[in-house]
Amino acid sequence: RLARRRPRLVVFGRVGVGKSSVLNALLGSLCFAVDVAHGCTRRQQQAVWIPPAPIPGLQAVDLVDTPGLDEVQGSAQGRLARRLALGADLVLLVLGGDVSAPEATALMELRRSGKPVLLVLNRADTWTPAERRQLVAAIGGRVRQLLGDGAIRTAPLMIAAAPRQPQQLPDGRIRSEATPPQVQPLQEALLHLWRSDGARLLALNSLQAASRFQRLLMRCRLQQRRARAQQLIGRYAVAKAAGLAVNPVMLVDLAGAATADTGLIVQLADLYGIPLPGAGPQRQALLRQLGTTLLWVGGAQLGLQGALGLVKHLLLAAAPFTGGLSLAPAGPVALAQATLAVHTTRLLGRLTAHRLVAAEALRLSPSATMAQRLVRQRRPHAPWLCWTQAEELRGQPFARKDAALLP
Ligand SMILES: Nc1nc2c(ncn2[C@@H]2O[C@H](COP(=O)(O)OP(=O)(O)OP(=O)(O)O)[C@@H](O)[C@H]2O)c(=O)[nH]1
Ligand SMILES: [Mg+2]
Repeated sequence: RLARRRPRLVVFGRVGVGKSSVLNALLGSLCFAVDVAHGCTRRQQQAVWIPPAPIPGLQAVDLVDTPGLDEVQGSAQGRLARRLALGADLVLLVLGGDVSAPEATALMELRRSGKPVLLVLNRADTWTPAERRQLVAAIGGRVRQLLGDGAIRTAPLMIAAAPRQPQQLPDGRIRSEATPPQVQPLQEALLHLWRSDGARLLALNSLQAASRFQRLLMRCRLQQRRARAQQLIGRYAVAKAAGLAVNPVMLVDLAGAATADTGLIVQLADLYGIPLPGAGPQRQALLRQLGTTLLWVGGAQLGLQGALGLVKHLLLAAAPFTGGLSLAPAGPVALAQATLAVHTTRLLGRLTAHRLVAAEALRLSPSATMAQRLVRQRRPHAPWLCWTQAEELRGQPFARKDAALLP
């Protein structure tokens, strides 16, 4: 769609609010089936809108009709909203009155997916001017409450996609007759939006989709590497513990532990596909962070191991003078050394993996960075648009929940 310069507008709303009628009015033809009976639209359908005059960076717009929100139950409503929103560049949320619970769920879900939402209030012909004012104020308040201040700056657009007017028949009976649609505010708003921000919306949504895909890929990779990283850390822990426990020479103990720690960091980096050393400021920062981690964990470990090693050394050295009696407590000391070695190796492995994974997440998120820049640069300056930003773009590239993927 980005290549074809063809954004997709998805209409969304409760059953029977007039979603298909709105699209028909925009197209100026009866493209989508309309019925008084609820549940007329059963599956997603689409038609193409060609702009009456050329718009730079835009060929056409795909208008997508969807089944009513309340056609599906509870949590499925959120899923439906998420699925539909994924493929949309702009969502047209059609309301038939004040915001109801399913519409609130959909709005929240759309916000999570970072889609711009255009709110329209259909059936304007069925209310008096006073009722319209009341409704508009109520909807504005509810949307602000749901999405936060600044999400919407003016009222939803008021339209009547298929208005009806009462007519008196010759026999005195009253019948309602269809009159021409009144969707001019929506047509103008859309034209304005496509002209000023159409290409930007398309680019932003492509970047968001790319960023979402990269995150998924990253999580998949982390999941795959977790088991291998755990095995590696386990092997180092066992080797270090055994070495510390059986080695009688203190300095060799400490040197061995430091070598093992460095080796573990290098091997973990290889496993996570970030070979050390490497060039660039990001790699330098990572090396500094890893160095600090090694210094803290390694330093604390060396202190404790040094003390235990000294005790062990003294006990061993005293053996000829105590008739071998001092050898008895040397065993528990060696065991303590081994346990300490296992724990510190695990801790070092986990901390290192965290640093590496966060570095990889940063490296893998150019699309998120670009999308963020695009959002910051200029928000679409459409006052009637609920502007939302995807959660993954607001959060850190490496979220707290990703910690479960660490070894
Ligand atoms: N009075 C009035 N009736 C409308 C308006 N817009 C739509 N309707 C009527 O509402 C009924 C349902 O319209 P649809 O366009 O089929 O609604 P929908 O949201 O697509 O319905 P589903 O596909 O069943 O979810 C039809 O009888 C329309 O004529 C309007 O602005 N005013
Ligand atoms: Mg319909």
